[in-house]
Amino acid sequence: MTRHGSSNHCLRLPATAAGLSLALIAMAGCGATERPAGPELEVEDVWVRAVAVAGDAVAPEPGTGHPSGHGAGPNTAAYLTLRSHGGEADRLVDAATEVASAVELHRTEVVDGVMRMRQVEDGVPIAPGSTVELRPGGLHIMLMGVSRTLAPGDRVDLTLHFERAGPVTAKAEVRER
Ligand SMILES: [Cu+2]
Repeated sequence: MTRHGSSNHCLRLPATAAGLSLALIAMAGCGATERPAGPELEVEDVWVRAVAVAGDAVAPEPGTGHPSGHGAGPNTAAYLTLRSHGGEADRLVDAATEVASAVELHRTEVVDGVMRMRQVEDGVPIAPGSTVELRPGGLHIMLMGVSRTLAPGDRVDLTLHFERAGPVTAKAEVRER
């Protein structure tokens, strides 16, 4: 019986910014004990809340140029978990996605009994070894002016910009909640 290559099904990739995003994808099917030595920072459980864009019920015909007559799209939010495995502190400073015209880091707070959102001006700090959750009711990535309907099960590229790790592109799954 011949065994081809390593029995380890996990890819081992460098911890460069580009390598990190690949490593995140490669690690999806790996057991918890088979973590590559590289990434100090993992981005997990990335999802975007589903949103409907008016006038998007009919798919545009190819070649028609799809005149967009419905102005600025609605807002939605992206959520995820950042897991640091030690090393140095990092900071989520910005994010971007093709499906939104603007993206901001926000925090939901209750002030005098009223729930409101504030932009997080200094980014989201990630202490070495810590886990930071962006979740409904707390920190989130606000997607403004969404250009197309995001239906449950869709996948959206979300690029996260870290002060130290650089840009990391994650596949966000669209969910209702
Ligand atoms: Cu917000």
